[in-house]
Amino acid sequence: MRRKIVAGNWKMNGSKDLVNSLVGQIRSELASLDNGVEAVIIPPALFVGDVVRQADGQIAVGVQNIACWDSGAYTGEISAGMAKDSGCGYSLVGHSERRQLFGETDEQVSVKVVKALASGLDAVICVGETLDEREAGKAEDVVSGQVRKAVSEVGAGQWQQVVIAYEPVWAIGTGKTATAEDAQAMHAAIRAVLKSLGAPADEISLLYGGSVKADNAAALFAQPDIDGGLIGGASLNAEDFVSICRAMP
Ligand code: G2H
Repeated sequence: MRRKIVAGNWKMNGSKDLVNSLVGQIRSELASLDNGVEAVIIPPALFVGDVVRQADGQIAVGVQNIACWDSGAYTGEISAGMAKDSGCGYSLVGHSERRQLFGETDEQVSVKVVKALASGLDAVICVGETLDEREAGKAEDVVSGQVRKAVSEVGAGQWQQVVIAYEPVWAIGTGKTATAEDAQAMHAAIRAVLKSLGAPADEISLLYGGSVKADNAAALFAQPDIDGGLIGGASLNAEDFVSICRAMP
């Protein structure tokens, strides 16, 4: 009923050589996988065309960020339409590194979601609390607020293009992972928020991200409200990424 998705966010890593060695290997190893998982590779934007060619329609491709605008004098930006035109099916929106390092606001995230959906991309909306927020007991409030704002302009017929990735900021690239139970609790809370907004919450895929590895993926994916993962570091190694895809029940 819900799509099972494992998406590899390469962040600002990789090269043409890596594309050539990694994507073909992942594609051939996933060819025999029959657990229904949709693999997505999200490389730096300059490599999208190369990844699309290597993926040969077997692996979906995404971008890590899109602009708030469709076109114009915005040096250095790329639009959702350009990503779609280049063969992407997905865009991350509001990754915590965009929020923290580049000052991306909830309002901008909301606009980018609108742009992604209007261009025919699926938006993987990233939400998550900081360690301070978790320790202050505010994790659920923070995440609920991010979700509400991010989807505030989603139209009734667009929910099938929405994916939400819960990534606790304290678990990103740190080697610390939320316990499967903690992650499940937040995913259930996110689904409840979506339901309260009138969205078809039971049909929306919710991914967990933050130091997902081959050895913790199965426990996370076994949770009833965790429909996949957003993978950073471990997506840069074909064996690890494929093992995570195989960990999906
Ligand atoms: C979270 C994740 C991928 P990592 O940013 O988006 O990265 O798996 O390296 O924690």
